[in-house]
Amino acid sequence: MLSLGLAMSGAAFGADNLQDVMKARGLTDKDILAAAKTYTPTGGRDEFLAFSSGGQSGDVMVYGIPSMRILKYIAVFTPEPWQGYGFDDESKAVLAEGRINGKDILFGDTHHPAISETDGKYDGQYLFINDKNNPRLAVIDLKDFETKQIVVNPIMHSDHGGAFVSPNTDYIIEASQYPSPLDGKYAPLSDFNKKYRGLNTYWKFNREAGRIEPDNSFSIELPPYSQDLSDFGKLVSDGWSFTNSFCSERYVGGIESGRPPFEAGCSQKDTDFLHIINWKKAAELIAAGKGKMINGMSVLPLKTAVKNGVLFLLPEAKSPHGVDVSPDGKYIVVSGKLDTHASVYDFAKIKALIDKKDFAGKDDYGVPILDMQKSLHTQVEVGLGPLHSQYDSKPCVIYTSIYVDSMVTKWDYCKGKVLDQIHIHYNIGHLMTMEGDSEDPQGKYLVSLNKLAIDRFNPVGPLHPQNHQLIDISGDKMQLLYDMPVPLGEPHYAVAIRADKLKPKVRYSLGWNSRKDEKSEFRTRPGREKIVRDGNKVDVYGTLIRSHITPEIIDVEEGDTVSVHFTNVERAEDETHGFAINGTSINLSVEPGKTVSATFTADKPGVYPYYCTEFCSALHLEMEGYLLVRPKGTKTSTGKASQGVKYTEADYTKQLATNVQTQGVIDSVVAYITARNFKDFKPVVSLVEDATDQLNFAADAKKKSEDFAAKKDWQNATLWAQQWFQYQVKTADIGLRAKTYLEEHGAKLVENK
Ligand code: CUK
Ligand code: CUA
Repeated sequence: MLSLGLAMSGAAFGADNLQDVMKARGLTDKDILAAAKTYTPTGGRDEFLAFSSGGQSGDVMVYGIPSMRILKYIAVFTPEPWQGYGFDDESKAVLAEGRINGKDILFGDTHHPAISETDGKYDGQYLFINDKNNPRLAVIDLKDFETKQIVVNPIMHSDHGGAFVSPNTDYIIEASQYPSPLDGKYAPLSDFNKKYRGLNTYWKFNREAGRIEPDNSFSIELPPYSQDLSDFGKLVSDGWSFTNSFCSERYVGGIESGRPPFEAGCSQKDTDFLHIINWKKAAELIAAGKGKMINGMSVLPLKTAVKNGVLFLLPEAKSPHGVDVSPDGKYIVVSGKLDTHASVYDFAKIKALIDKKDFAGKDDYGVPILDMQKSLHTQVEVGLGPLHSQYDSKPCVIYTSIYVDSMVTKWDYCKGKVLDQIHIHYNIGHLMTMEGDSEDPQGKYLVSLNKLAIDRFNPVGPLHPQNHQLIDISGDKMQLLYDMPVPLGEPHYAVAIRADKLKPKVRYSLGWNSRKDEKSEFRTRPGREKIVRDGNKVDVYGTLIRSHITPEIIDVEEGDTVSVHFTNVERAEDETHGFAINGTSINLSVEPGKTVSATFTADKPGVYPYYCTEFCSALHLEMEGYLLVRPKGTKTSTGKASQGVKYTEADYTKQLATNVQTQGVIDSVVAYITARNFKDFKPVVSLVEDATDQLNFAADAKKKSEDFAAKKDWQNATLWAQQWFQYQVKTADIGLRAKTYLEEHGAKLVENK
């Protein structure tokens, strides 16, 4: 196996016979089949898109399935320069929402992404993800794949069991992990049982606004167990949520002072507690004023929760990890990390015990405990160290990740029997099936999110990538198809959605503040660019379009506070411009239609070039300008700027001839396109729109050139003729792209009317 890479010889590439290539690269029939199931020809699309947490990178990774091609990293809790995230004023405002105690927190440990649901099915509108280290939750809008909001939990000190959405996304769960005092004050560990608490927060989501409403959110105080993962009930179990826990021993370590460590003390008992929460009742109690405000968060006290039948406990096998509600909402599957079994609880049994008040006892906080045996449907031996489970489209079929044994177990949770097992490489954490945690799993593929890669890839030093393995689950036997290195943080969980449910936009409406989702107060139309000075504050209202930044010269005085606001006035798909200024930490990503700002102090006199950082057109390198910072008290220079070459009438005539010739090329392309049914091809229609824009600019430059020529100002006449030519080149480029598209997609000739 390991020699596979080395066996590849130059001969493989010369060969065009499949057998020869297989031989040269040492490939088996099985490999070829796997390749055929994942290979996506150029221009091809994937059936599913996966959103994976980026772990310590504080972001979200987006990739296609089955090709496993990475499409994007969405910056969430951590600055990311390509997207200008944390480098422009608009996104800095989003990151600032995530400040804690006035401090910037530029690291996030992203864990569990969740896609918004309507009636328990993925709807493709929003994505949520939590930060375990600093309990925060982020909202990403899938219309533009941008982070819109970060909310900080004001009373938690770590979270793990989020983000999970209710079947209609009215609430998002965030469950704390390590107990701590809710008021954020100091309390000695000797007060652990009395003053430390666990917590579940139910964040209220306003779908129309696309934002979480902290004021309408609430929390439930829980005993100081280490609450772990959560899941919402669905259908028959709708209105309930489930959160498991470990260390219900409430043990506190202290290895440095000779106490047995946390890991020993936290696994003394044979069982921990699954928390069963009637969240709809909790929401009613909060609405009825039964909550207590702590640090601005409305909290349902533990006593009130117990008294009103909101909270129940159910023993679960030692140190559990995942809790996963079945698509029909009838079963709750829990795996104990230190047990070889997965436990299937029957919600109907649980509900009956609660209704009859048939309890096996109470914990130290008075929370009723249900009887484990009376609640179980079945227990199945699935392997050593079961962690997480995901569902198949086939009824009763579930997949569980087995950490210690490094495998995936496929089993039947209705009949309680193992169906198949496959070894993975190595140490699987979460696993993901397509829409596999919704009411409508799509089957087909499973991705194993492995913690270690060890020997799977070319070595790149002691820090290895993670390994996501794609597995075909369409047949009876699972089949490994693909290894994808993840050179980023450690992805915990991922969710995958049918790609056709996503409807991202191609451009923003002109002058858009994408982080606030409203028209930017700084939007600027072409021709209306201006520099406004107010005392020592300078605002630059500029535009970006192939291939110039307007203004091209920004002249300020030492000590000025400068804000640049750029609007990308392109309408063309994928014509993003960047903007970076030497000597600053500014890089903007300005997608078509967007308005982005950056503010800085011009603290040192000097000359600072700025330029577009996206290779946007043939004259991209000329998409440039100068920031001039004059020494304090000096005036703007009135001298003439360098004119470059001195032009004569002959130069003008020569350029004119070139332009006329170029126009001929454009005309022939236009004739080709308009003679065909181009309107039937949406991408071509937008290319034609874009080309028309460029032709209008060309006409404008042509007019300027001709006006100067009439005045015999050959210098300006030639320069504008050259600008006219630039627009022609862009038009031709776009036109040829449209023509190629039509050729490749079999456009037909239409009758000329
Ligand atoms: S988790 Cu289980 S393997 Cu959901 Cu933090 Cu990482
Ligand atoms: Cu715009 Cu390069």
